[in-house]
Amino acid sequence: MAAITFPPGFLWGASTAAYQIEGAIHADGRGPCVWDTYTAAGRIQDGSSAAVACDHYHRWPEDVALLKDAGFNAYRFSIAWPRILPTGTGAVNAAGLDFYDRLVDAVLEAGIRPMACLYHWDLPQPLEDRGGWQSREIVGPFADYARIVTARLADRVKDWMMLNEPNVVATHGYGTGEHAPGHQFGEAGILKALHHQNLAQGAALRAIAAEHSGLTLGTVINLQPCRAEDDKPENAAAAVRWDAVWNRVALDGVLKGEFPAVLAPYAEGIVQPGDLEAVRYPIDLLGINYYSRMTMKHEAGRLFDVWWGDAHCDRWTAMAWPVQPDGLYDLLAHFRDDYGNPAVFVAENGAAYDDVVEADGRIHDAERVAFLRDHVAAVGRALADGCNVKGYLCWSLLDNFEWGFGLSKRFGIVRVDYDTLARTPKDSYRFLSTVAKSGVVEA
Ligand code: IFM
Repeated sequence: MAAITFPPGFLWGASTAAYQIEGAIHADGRGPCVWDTYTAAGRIQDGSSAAVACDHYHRWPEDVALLKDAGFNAYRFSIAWPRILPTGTGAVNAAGLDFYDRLVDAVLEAGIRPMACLYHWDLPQPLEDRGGWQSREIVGPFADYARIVTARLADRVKDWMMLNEPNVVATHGYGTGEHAPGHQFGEAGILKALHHQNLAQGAALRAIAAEHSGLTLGTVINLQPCRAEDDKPENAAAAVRWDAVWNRVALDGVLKGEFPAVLAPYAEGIVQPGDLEAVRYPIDLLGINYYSRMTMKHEAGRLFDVWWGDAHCDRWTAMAWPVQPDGLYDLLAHFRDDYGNPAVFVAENGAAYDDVVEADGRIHDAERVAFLRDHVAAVGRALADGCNVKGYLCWSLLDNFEWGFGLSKRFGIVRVDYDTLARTPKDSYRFLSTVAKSGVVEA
């Protein structure tokens, strides 16, 4: 084994999302969101809901203590729009702001850098009823929400991420219907949702920057290097098309003010004059969520005529996602070589496995440990090769509500018993804690 040493000040931590951990969906004036509606319609595979989830809304002191005991120096969490503005616009719910105020103080008290994400998928239902991400009207409300939250918290929270994974919101929420709000609007629906998130993000970034200085402003995108399953030209073209949908609308939108030309046939009337200037913004920090590469092939009749190809991989997670740590190295090198080496951090990386609780109550999640070790090592190699990576935050601190899969998929480095809500750190928690405390990974 070779040791890889990380620089002092490197960020180590975990990410979470409000809807996946907080529960308390009716508490203290919170309004309904699209995931409440989707769940009530019976769309969650295991029939579970996020009504309680990890009950983080009440148990957050315990969760902050877990972060502190791990030796983490960064924590990314999301703010629930429907807690702040129960109908998406208009009257502010003071209790919602108070909750995050207390959380932020505790995170700071623990010596941890709070990194807030404004939108991790819990769109207020009244805004969806007005068209949601299909409508350009959402841009103003999102910028207003950003203004309200930062007015309260930006004196203490210095890192602000606008969106989390706009590509997933667009494809799953408005293309395939696998996520809330559950629409199957085809290619144009996906591109509209992506472009309107880009516009809303641009407006929110400008709104925040107009009122605050000294903040680190950014966003988080789920980036997956796309390749074709073989050398066939139609499969190569499919991989290029999917790369444009999955990675480049969001990425090249904010970083370059570009919309991929290859998608023009699907995007008639969506991008209007002046839009790309409004979308582009010189962010300070880009959050990269990395889980695997994507291997694609041409298949007529699918969205964008693209479908999954053979990933040629022999390691898989319980999500049936291939384990490909080299893809993370390649992605970071791509930013160094093709995007001018901007400051980035790994905002999510992790894996679901079918954990076993031993008789003594311990969880020896060796596969997750190996997954994390291999990906942290890939980040270390990228750093050594000159990539501008500022941190590594795993997904996730806790087992949580994994969207359409409900409570059945466990990504946490801490197990949550959904009957008792007891938290039990897994071996992966101890592994990442050792890495965070020492700044060294044995790879
Ligand atoms: O749970 C999700 C998270 O909300 C966004 N990124 C991927 C994770 C695992 O699917």
